[in-house]
Amino acid sequence: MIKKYVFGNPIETGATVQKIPESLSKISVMQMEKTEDKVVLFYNMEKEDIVYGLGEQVRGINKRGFSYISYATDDPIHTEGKHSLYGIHNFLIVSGKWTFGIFIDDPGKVIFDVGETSMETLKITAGKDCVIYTIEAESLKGIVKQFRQLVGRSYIPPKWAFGYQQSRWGYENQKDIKDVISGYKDHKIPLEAVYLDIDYMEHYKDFTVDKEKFSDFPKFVNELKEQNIHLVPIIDAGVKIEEGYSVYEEGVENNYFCKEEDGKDFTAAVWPGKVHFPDMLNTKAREWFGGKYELLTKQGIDGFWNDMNEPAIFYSEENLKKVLEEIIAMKDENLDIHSFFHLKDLVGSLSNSSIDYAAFYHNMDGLKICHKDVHNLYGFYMTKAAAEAFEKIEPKKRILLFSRSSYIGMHRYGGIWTGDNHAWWQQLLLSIQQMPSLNMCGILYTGSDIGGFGGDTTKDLLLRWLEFGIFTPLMRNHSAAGTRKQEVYQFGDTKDFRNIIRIRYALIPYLYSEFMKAALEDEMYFRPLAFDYPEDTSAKRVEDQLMVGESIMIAPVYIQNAYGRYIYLPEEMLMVRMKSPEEKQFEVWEKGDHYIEIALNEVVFFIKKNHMLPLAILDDMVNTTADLDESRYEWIGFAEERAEYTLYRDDGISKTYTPQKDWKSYVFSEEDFADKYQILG
Ligand code: MIG
Repeated sequence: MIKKYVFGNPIETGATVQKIPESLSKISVMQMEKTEDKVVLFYNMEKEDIVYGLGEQVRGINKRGFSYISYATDDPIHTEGKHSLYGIHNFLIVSGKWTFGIFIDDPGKVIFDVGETSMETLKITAGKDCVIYTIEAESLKGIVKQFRQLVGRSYIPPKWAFGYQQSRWGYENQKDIKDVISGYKDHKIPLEAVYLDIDYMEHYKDFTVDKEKFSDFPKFVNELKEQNIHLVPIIDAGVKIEEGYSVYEEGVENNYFCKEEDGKDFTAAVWPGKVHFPDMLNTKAREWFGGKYELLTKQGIDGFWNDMNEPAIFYSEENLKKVLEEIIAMKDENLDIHSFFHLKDLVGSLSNSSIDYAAFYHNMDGLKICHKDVHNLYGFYMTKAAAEAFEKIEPKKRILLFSRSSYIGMHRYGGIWTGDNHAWWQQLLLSIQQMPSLNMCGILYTGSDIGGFGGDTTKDLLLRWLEFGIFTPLMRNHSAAGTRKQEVYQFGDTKDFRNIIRIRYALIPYLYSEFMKAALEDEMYFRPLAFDYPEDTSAKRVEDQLMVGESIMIAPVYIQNAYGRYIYLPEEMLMVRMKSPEEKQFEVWEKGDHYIEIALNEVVFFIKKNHMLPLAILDDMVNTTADLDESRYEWIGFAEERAEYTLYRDDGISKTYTPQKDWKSYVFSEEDFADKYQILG
């Protein structure tokens, strides 16, 4: 049951789609205190209670023991002390003696102290104008389902977006892209898309393509299309200030940019130098900005990633002036240690400063509102701008779209990637842990920068990361400029990489079906074990294994130099060990803890009892999802009596989701599995 409580005079954020009558009674699941400028909620947690959720945040699946601050931030160091990342997802579930979900619909700063200050106390501090939803249901899955119905169906990408994708900040021109493609072709490794980072633009101007770097862009895009390879350009939030640049000029002329208090267009500096920010919260500005994506779709582009939309600010004119004055005044001073550190901090404080976020305003269709109060909506509305434009430009076609910043509600328009992680082992674990939390909040099309964005990756880290990444809907290898080259053919022998990526392609019929089920039925694709085994107290403590779809459990290796790991099986399961789509071994393991060896070049996963899954049968030349033969499958399963599986298949591109037509059920009994766990054809 969902209850809705309204405090003060909140703005309509667009997070929810269901109309729920306002409850006039008191919030029943938590205690509340209202002050002049805040709504504060308290809950006394039992020792064993678990807190799930909060989407893209650091730390574990169980969020207890830390404070999380909802304030979208461009921070590339995702270590455990960080309180905010790029996306804001104010939904959590307390699971234990009493189980409930709570969603704080407040686009300004919200603080979740999940037992940091006092181990037993969950304290949520929201602004005075907010809407709070509480959800109670029979099960964790039930709570999530109700929440997801409240916030609406998740974005569904084209099927090709489930292929393997290569990105890097630093691919400069046509030749660089071609080199990447031949790098993969030469080693017969599938590749579905290559990304264009900011370097493809003319001086970082949105919607432009540098002609020096791409002499005939549409021709190039279409040449790649013929090989079923997609080019996916980045779009940044800030619009470069430059006379003669039409996007800038139209924006100024029509008052489409965010403004300072006195009506002047707000100026910040990001990659292009000085920019204005389109007022994504204004319907007309949003339609205008979204319409610009057509400049690229009409050249053949069918996928985008939206970046820097927290919005990230390097510095603002005003703030820089103040800081420089302060620094200049120090010039001939004898700086003591305090003033020296103050000097160091001054420069750092220029970026993503709350002073700047308080210095500009939106025109929300007539309502003037300070950015700081709606800060967390910016990336959401940028992505909505694009998605709504696509509805007009290509109403029948799915276009790939994902964003760095997000808020609940944006999941209806696009996916996210988890931003600038590092080539550190702990970030692989973080990525595993973020997935179910994001899924709870509706974000299904997601994944992390495989191999790590910052820092130099190593072959073993990249292999292990891919072994997890083959299960994430977005499977993209991405890295920062200046780091070690990270395409899989940069590490000598490519055999293991090729095998792992081919396993991804073999799994696509299953992964795509499970994604579609999760999207169409408002469920989670990645789940913590406790969601499937609520009675199992050991399952509740597992922080590094996930259920993926209805049939399997994964337990990725995320520790360097490990030969394997301890894995908890919540029931008897069939272990599948794969070195390649063709080389498989099966072994049944009983319920309980086991140390299982997993070599660097192996993928291991577990099939639940009486479950099965289809694998695509790959011929040697599968390069993209378009080459997958889906006329027959290899079924693998653990049928003690019988196993049933519902496969989802569609054309992968149109938006008519017709379950009656697209679902197909398969039932096999134990005898059908002639080879015990395997049926071919
Ligand atoms: O300030 O466009 O998260 O994926 O490669 C860095 C360059 C800007 C941040 C994104 C990253 C991208 C990078 N961008």
